Amino acid sequence: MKKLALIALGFIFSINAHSAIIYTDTTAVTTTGQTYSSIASISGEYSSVFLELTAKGDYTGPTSPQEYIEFYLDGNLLLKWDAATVSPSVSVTVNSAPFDYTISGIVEISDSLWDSLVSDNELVISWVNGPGVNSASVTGPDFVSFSLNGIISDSEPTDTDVSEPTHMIFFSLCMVVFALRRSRMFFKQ
Ligand SMILES: [Ca+2]
Ligand SMILES: [Ca+2]
Repeated sequence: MKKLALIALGFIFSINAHSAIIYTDTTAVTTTGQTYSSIASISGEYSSVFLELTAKGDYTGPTSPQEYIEFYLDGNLLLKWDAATVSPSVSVTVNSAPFDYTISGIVEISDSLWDSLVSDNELVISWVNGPGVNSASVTGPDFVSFSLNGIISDSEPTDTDVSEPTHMIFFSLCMVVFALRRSRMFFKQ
């Protein structure tokens, strides 16, 4: 009987795990070597966090060692991309060579790294365009857009975050447990 109750509880907790956007931003690139920094308050237990980044701009050219984007979390370098470096998780679209590219991809963040970054409930998010990345806007405005996404698990469900259907499932399971107990008592007699 205890096992059934545990399965019921596990079911409820799994219902309360859902994917969520932790933080997102899109910033227009209007200057050479532009930078961005923001401090995010992070509450909640997230796992399987990943960064999705899209950067449109002047990421290669005559000064290519200076044409890159770097992304940091709490000052830790998470990625360094340029238009010449293509990997399975990064795609590069040539809008207009050699000044206008769109670089996009996903970087997974290990649970242990994420937990250490947000142990203070605060995350400093920053990116840096290399000193050679000008605001070219050859095929439309340049920008850097990113989102941090993850699975949030509400390990202590409350009345506000347990949805009505979940209440109904829990109620139904309780009724099943109750009925089973009653039937066992009946057959024992
Ligand atoms: Ca932190
Ligand atoms: Ca340039």
